[in-house]
Amino acid sequence: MINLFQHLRNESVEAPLIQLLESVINASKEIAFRVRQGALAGVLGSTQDQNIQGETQKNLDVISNQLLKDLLLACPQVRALASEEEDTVVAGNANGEFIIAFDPLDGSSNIDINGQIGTIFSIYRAQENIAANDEAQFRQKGEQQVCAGYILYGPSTLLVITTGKGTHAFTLDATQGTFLLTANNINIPADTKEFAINMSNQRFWSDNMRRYLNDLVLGESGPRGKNFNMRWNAAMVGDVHRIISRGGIFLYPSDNRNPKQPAKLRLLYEANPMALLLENAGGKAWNENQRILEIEPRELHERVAVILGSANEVQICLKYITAEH
Ligand code: AFP
Repeated sequence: MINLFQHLRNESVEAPLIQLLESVINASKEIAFRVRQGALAGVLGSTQDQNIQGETQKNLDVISNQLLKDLLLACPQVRALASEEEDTVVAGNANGEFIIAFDPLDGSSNIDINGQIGTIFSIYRAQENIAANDEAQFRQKGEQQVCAGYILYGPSTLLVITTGKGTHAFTLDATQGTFLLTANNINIPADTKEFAINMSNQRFWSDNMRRYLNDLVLGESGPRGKNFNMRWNAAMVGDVHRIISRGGIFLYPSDNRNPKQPAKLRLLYEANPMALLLENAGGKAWNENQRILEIEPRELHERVAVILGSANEVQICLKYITAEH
């Protein structure tokens, strides 16, 4: 089995990007250790603070964010970074070639129940005519990403990554401290019988989205003519990994719970990196009316509706929620 850095060199990934990824990987191994130690490391539970999203920060959110910041700001290739846990952009090294956005620990509500959690990252080239700490650095469409991936802290510690030449999975060999290639050029099935959505929000969805979900639940007795199963990890990283592993569709639609916040998931460090991974694995990733990777970002922490996974099922869902249906 080849390791991550041999794989990246085989893909002719440029050395400065490999250097940046070394910092991401080193931080993720530190996080994985603390996640595995759990209560023994005194990292569970919540802080007294809230992040810019208005969410109570878990101790492990803060620890993971600090580990990533420390290692990334020490990397000469990082011009700037953005994080779910940081109000705004943090300037790095003026000569860095890249900028990186991350959700240090996606699925925080799973931390204290030993559930799946993960780190999601998204890397772009730095823009020369913009100050390093200017949020405009990150106003690049998702299709401009040079690399995206996640580290999933589960029974195994997995890295799933793309540099635009396919999506590949690596498993951490804890005895050697190296990520070894365990799934090359992943290609997810175009059809599926498995959907992931938080059904408790049903009353807040559009009529068409409710119709789509209702027909999934009707199964073979309804217009879809086949039965579906449902999963919901409450951690996008876990739901996306199941889809990367066996297909499926993941939905976090817009809803009318809070008119000021019609969607929940963040474009920069959740939707865009997952969209690049899925598209490189033959899947589709849309909000409710356009391809996620083509969305023109407006704000650093902006939120978008997300419909992603098996290409044919995403297409069927889009037909339901547009006027065509
Ligand atoms: P947390 O990181 O605050 O737990 O949120 C996780 C998340 O952003 C995403 O990973 C999940 O898919 C989604 O929220 C879960 O949202 P619900 O708690 O509303 O189901």
